[in-house]
Amino acid sequence: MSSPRLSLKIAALGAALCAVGPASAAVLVYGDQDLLGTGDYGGADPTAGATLEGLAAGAVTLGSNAYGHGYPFTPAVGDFPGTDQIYVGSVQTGGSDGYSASPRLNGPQVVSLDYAALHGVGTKITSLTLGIAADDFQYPAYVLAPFVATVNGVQNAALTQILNQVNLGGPQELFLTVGIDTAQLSPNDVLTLSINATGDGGDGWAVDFFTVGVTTAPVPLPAAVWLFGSALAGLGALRRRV
Ligand SMILES: [Ca+2]
Ligand SMILES: [Ca+2]
Repeated sequence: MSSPRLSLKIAALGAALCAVGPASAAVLVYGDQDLLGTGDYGGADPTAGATLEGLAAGAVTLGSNAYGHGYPFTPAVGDFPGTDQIYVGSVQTGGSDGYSASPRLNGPQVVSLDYAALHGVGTKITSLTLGIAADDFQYPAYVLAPFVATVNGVQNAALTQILNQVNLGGPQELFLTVGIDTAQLSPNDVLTLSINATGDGGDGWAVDFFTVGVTTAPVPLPAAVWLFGSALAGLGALRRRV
């Protein structure tokens, strides 16, 4: 005859093995929403109009409004690495805009976005939506400097295309999102984003903040585990009646 405590533990173990959580979705924000450190959004949500989670791979959405601001600017102490910082291309041989003559760093802009907090135990990621508060991207105004973006080391066609289409015309920030192929995600739940300007590298840019939205679904348990869990749960129930 087993003790009540042992029976309870067996029943709980069986229930845990059988449990499947619901599908879920959540968004993380990396960096402060302070318009590159130049001010604020006047009470508006800079992500309004864009889809923050659940985008299919390659899908792109844009925020409803662009926000103008002054420059130059430099990161404040404690800013999320890679935000509120003006970048130019890794090889800058010319200057096309005001940013390219401002305090700046050579690209590529490399950012690590850890979203492990959104990836629950026993779940799989069904979509990842990357958000970028993109500032001062001006291709093709400066045709010598198209942008190239990679995700986890692989050039991302959709992101590269939209960064070369927004043509913000000057110090204007526009939030955009893109769906990332889950097959390109890293097992460590860190997304490494790289943005660079090619050509003369002289079209500077910046990012105010990033977002990552993740949707997940339970991982179906193998049949053998289901049977084992059910057997344990049944054993627990049986022992409680003894
Ligand atoms: Ca620019
Ligand atoms: Ca910021």
